[in-house]
Amino acid sequence: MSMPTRRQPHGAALPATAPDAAGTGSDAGTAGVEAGGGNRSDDTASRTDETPAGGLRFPPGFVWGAATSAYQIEGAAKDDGRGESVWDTFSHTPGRTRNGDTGDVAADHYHRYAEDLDLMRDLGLGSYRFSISWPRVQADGTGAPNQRGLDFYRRLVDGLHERGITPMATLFHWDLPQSLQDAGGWESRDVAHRFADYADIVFRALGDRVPVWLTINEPKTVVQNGYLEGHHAPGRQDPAAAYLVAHHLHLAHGLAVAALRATGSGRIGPALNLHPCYPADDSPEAARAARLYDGYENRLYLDPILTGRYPQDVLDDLGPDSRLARGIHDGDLATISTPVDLLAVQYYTPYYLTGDGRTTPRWPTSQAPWQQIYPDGMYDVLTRVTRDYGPVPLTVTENGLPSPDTLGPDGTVDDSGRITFLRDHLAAVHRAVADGVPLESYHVWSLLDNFEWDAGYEQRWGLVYVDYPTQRRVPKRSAHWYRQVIAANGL
Ligand code: IFM
Repeated sequence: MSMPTRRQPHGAALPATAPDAAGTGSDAGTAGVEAGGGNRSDDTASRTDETPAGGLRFPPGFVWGAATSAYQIEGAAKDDGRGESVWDTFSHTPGRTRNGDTGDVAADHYHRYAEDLDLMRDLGLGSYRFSISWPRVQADGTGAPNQRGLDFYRRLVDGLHERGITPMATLFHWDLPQSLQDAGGWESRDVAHRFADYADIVFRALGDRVPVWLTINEPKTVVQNGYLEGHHAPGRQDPAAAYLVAHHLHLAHGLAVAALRATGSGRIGPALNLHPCYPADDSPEAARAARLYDGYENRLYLDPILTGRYPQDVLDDLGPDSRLARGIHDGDLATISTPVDLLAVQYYTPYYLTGDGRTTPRWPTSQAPWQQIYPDGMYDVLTRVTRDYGPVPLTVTENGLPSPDTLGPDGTVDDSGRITFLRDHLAAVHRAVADGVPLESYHVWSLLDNFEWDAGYEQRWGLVYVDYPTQRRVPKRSAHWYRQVIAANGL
């Protein structure tokens, strides 16, 4: 069995499936952009008619955003009745995170959200993607909601609307209530139903103010980092459990989509990190290996949600007695494939497969050793999704890189590498849109420097520098650059 991981080195060559620009449905794509975009209420306020310096103008109504997640920025780990999550447990376990870093304080966004909202306004953001902390809403993951937790998110979304920024809320960005982990975590089918209850609470509390919902952030990362490699919470190395976990995450997604439909309003979809998987050479063995790896990296997550089937090659590879195969109940795939309104794509790195099924590196990496910098992979991912799954509206909800940014003596942060990275990836995004991909919006990961999971605070992913000892925010050079991109609707 080929088991993908995020930390392996990687390596070279041709797209597994060559993007077919002519076949990506440009009519449907353009319509999707125009119909779905432009959701900033004062859309024209931040725009200029100036021609972007590089000549790459995005379609009218294209929405520019930035993203964060609750545990990575909020801090306030014990405030207002918040319960513990698996990440509190994991980060407080000696040896699990770099320097023993935790999200106890993080960027203190829970207390400084108003200042952060002003930063977003100053950037000209049209969309802000954040996540809701399940243990703030239900300390133990079940039962009556904690109103003080919900009130925080109410204040946040109200503050976004006041500044003309559209909220995009993720229901689950990995902070499972520890009590539910103690009851079996995502290995337990019941947790998917608890998630649907939690989603229903959140929809009823915030549904009138949040037009776009994302269900589960990167289920693959939970599966691979949390259950295969064990360097994320809950720290397991159990391949059999891992793919059952994938199924229950999918089930939770489908139940949440159904719950939103029952409450009435809003659009909803999954947030999937997708990685193009290329053969490292021209051999048929490498092509086969890349195809199977693509099954584990991409189709295992796309297919059940968008086609109602698990990829047969992955099921065959896992075997008929796998816990995944045995865990699929009648009706599950119908629930999982409840139609979604959009698909959120997160792109960071490609993989290159040798004939013996190993990954091998080809491009330079960022400060994160798992991330090869390959902007064309963005184009390949976006066009591939449209080609293989139809013109489902897309949003890019994460794209970015870490760098060892420092505050200079003049009080500025020069992260020119981030500008190069974003410029090159946005050029690939622009090409995909021009070729008919129905992309509505793009979000940089991340708005702020934050707690990068097991890598702690060493990696800085933000457009805005956070001086952790003082919690002072300093927009980096990339933030000033991104502001101009937003204002010009292009680059
Ligand atoms: O920081 C993470 C985020 O939480 C999920 N996607 C990848 C980012 C960078 O590793």
